[in-house]
Amino acid sequence: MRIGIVCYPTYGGSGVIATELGKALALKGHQVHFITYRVPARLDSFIENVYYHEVNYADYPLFERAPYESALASKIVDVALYENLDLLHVHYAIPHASAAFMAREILKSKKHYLPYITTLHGTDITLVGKDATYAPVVEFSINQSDGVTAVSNSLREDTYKNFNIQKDISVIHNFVDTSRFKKARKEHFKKAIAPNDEKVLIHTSNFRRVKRTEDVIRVFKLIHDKLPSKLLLVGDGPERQPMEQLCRELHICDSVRFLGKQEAIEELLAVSDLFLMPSESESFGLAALEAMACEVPVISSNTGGIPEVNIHGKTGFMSAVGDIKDMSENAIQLLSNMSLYKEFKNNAYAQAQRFDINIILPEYESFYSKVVERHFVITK
Ligand code: GMT
Repeated sequence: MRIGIVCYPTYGGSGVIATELGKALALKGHQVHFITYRVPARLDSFIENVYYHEVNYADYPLFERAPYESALASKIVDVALYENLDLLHVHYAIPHASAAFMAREILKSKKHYLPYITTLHGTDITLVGKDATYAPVVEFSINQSDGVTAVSNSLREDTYKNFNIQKDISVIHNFVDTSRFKKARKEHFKKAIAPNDEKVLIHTSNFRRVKRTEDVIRVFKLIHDKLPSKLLLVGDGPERQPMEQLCRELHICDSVRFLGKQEAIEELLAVSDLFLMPSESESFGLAALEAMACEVPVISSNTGGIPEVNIHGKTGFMSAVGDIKDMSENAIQLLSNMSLYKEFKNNAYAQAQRFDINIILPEYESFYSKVVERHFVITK
């Protein structure tokens, strides 16, 4: 199949899933065309069958903000016609689904039929998408999609709750490449981070408010008061600066490392003992899954799709959003009981294997075939 993929090329989970999916599809012989404004972060090496088409949006004196959505739709039309695409798969509804709709209608006028699939990832539904600023466009372009998927049962339910959706939404869970995300011995690295064998806690995110990074710091402070420990903070975003300030106020700067955006997250996970995810809302929690694949148990909130990934009392513990006392007590319990910790670590690994890319990829492929066949019948 010749597949166009539209996504955010940044470090966010939706971009990661879109890029890893495209790479895996290409390895299976599909021709994959990424259409984005920058090379996706995880598209870091040459792969046969993968093509990249940059969306240039012209800076014109009249524009205070260049109309990206129009530029994207135009680029989709161009790529679809000249690469003869069979299918377009857009990740994150805003503004990708409406650009896809516009492109499909333009292509129809040129007698080229291009079905589009929208994959809902989270904040496009639970946060920004349901805001009146975008809601009518999001609802319309989801309903117009030729196929819709959500990354968890919870997100599927939220979508039906927040919008008037007439379409079937299929759940295809997020996945992890377990050949890349796995436990590796990095003794030198571990020594540098925790020279006195301190416990290593880790949080990775884009430091937006929805991630509740303040809870990460406060949970860590409570753990640190009881156990020698270090905290690794990976990623960057609007909350980073206030969090640095908070660490100063709590006098824990010596034990907290802000590492910024990192490529090789698996190497950091390999030296970590516990992953912290206290999010306000989380449609799935891909970062937690990646940690679990590296045998790192998870201390998280119990919001959204997290319970579909982190099993309370088995692969980690969940607490109500904002309950930092409970989160820290759970972490201390786990880190102080080595036989319990070992059990959780093994369970986390086993649970992550259920979401291996080789299990989830065929679900996408069969969904693609269904959509293309149905579209073919309708347009014949
Ligand atoms: O989590 C983020 O802030 C990034 C965001 C995105 O769309 O790039 O992630 C969402 O999609 C991921 C991949 O499907 C999910 O694993 C995350 O749970 C989801 N984030 C939220 O719902 C907050």
